[in-house]
Amino acid sequence: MSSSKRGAFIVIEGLDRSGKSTQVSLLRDRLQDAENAGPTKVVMLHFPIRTTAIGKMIDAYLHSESELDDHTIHLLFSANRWELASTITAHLAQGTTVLADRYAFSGIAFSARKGLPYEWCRAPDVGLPAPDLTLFLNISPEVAATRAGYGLERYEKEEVQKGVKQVFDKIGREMQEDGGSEGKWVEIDAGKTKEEVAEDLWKAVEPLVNGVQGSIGRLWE
Ligand code: 2DT
Ligand code: MG
Repeated sequence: MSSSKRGAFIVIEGLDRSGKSTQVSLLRDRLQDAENAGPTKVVMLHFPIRTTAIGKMIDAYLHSESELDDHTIHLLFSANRWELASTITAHLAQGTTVLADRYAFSGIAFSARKGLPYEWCRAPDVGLPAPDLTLFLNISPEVAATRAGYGLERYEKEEVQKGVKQVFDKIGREMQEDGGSEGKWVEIDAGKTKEEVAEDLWKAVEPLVNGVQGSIGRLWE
């Protein structure tokens, strides 16, 4: 990588049972093996990061071991991203690719679905490191429901997923119209086979594997 390039920041978003976890792991392996420039350094983050003090509160909430006001849990999810913001920026500056499983878009989608105002939901994430590319694994909640069963966590229900999908679609439309500091939003048809989805993801990611030019953007600034 030339010295004027930094690592790429790539985010994967999607509903539960869109194949997101599987695809993120496949993509990480492929990034590590990228042949053209020798192995690419890649760091994978899965938001929420449940190991920090804030992350432990989020984990307890998701397991229904605690009850929190909708505003409170929303701000904790955002704070959990801010905890990692300087780490993300440092990795990118060193030329490391950062691959995140969920990010601020999940934050908005899951909270706006509950009826919190969209703009209010977005506000605490304004200024976070912006992804260069967000890949949305698109699947209808009905098709997702035909896949293997949901787990036991809060939100893992078809009704919730339907509402979340509507907000994700709104975010996607805005990002595609805007094309501003928040990077590119690309929809991937997650209803295809695992191999086909992996191939479609790779096509979108490959141009970024050797790093990107320019400084890191700030979300919605
Ligand atoms: P996983 O199933 O991916 O571990 O996510 N969530 C996530 C929010 O409500 N707000 C957020 O900001 C983020 C990152 C989505 C656990 C659940 O947490 C939800 C599912
Ligand atoms: Mg989950």
